[in-house]
Amino acid sequence: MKMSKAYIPTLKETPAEAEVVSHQLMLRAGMIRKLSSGIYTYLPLGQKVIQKVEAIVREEMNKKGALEVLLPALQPAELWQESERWDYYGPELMRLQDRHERDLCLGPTHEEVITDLIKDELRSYKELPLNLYQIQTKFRDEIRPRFGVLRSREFIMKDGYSFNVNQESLDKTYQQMYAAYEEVFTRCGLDFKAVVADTGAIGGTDSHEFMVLADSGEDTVVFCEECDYAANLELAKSEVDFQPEVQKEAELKKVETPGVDTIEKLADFLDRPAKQLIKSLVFETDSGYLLALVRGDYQLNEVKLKNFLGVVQLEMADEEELITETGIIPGFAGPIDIPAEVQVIADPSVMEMLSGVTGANEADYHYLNVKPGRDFEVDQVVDIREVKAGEECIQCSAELSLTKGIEVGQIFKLGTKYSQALGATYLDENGKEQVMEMGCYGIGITRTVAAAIEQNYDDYGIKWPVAIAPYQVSILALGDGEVLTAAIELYNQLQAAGLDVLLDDRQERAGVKFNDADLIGSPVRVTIGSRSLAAGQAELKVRSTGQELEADLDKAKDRIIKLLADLK
Ligand code: 9G3
Repeated sequence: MKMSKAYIPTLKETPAEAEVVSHQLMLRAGMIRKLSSGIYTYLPLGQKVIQKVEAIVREEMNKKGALEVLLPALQPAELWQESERWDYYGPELMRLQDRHERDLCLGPTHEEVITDLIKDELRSYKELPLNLYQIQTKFRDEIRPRFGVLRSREFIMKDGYSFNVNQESLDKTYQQMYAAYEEVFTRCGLDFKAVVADTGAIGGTDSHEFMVLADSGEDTVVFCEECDYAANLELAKSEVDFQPEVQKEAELKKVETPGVDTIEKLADFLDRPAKQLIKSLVFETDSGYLLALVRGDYQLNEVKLKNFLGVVQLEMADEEELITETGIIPGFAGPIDIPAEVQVIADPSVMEMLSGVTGANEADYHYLNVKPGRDFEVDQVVDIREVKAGEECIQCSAELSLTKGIEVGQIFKLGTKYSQALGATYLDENGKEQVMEMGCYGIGITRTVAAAIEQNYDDYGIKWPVAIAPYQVSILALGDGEVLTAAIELYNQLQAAGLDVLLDDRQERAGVKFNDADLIGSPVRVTIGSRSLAAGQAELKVRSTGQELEADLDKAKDRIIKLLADLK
């Protein structure tokens, strides 16, 4: 492609509204433009990267025997009512009405549609397993669209669904998809990790997320330095470290702690480390108040608590209502002598303490030498603490580390939730009706593009991995006449060799061309100017490493092909 005709409107300045690097660079490199909040147009350069990622996804899905379909984006409300998700999802589901005032939605995902499709068509065990996928634009009315295409309201997803005769068959398909995803992200040139994940509201048993590791990631990944344990922080587990300091039993004692209403102040006031204290947090749920206890040196992980309770929303208790309704004083809350209707949930880290400190449910007082079981009862012991770096792995006791990631894929074993609700059954060998097991498998295509940038950039622009670069080579012709002729000749040779090449043939200063080439980020840059031409040479530069070399013009094509083959 000749740059003069490519419609790649690059920007010199970083747009103020772009908070993350991928958003900034996609705008600046002329890949995307914003139409409206969370809605983006993909310009030719952006579309080219999308198509490269899609091609890799299609190949790997097809290799596993999955079949591509295209489902409607417009979905009738009735289907979502059958699965009980029409009411479950609030404003995030994009709803509309047709001319007959029938309710519809713009598909945020396709469990209902695909299950409805196969339920009448697929009757015999002989036709199973079946694995169908599509690549399609999805719609979700995000409460706060941001980070460009990382959290947009319209995005492209590869979503796949498998139908299996039993758990064993589902396990097999799940493993195949796991392997396919590893292949996809490896081929895309990304540094990623598969982690155990929460199944969330979708229901089901097992799930893994595929995380592209990047400091800007919104998710936190916990992984073991020694074994294969890796999990999303939302459900990561660790061993409780034994604390000899809290293992000396003594008599319960109430002490005055004036104005000491935080764990930090308490540690300071009593001159004890936070791990000798018990943190009490009061929440309001549909079924009343709840007191959550974690050891003072831990943070509560709200997602873990929500998952245990099976709720989407969890509110901190309103202070005034709390005092009038329960007598619990915020800042001095504790599990001792609280009203029976307050549910108490404790993390295992609390239960092993023999001598902790808690609030006394009385302004300016705390209890010392608190022993769970002796001084208070709990309703449930549940892992609700957030894992910290340096803690022990539950599999091998080695150290756990934390890192940031961007979720680009997720796979789920759904079980029979949707097949049951929508009546997807088959007849087994004995002619007996059985409910199908289902799995679902997603890859955020547009998200993967942005995540690739978050992982591969510098101050000057994008450093594309070869496999998904819109152009593998940028040729800069620094002049016209003979220089341009030589550049076009190399351009033709490289294109004939099957490469995507961008030829900067514009009437622009060298500086402008260099800046745009760095911004657009082709893995190899070739510069031909009058001086190099006179020497019969072209200057090559590798974008990712900065390596520079010269090549004779007649050998440049082979040299570039070799360079690209050696890059990721
Ligand atoms: C909705 C809305 C938002 C949603 C969903 C439904 C997330 C929803 C989870 C999934 C699970 C899998 C198939 C591909 C792989 C992921 N946000 N999820 O179901 F109505 Cl508004 O989408 N689906």
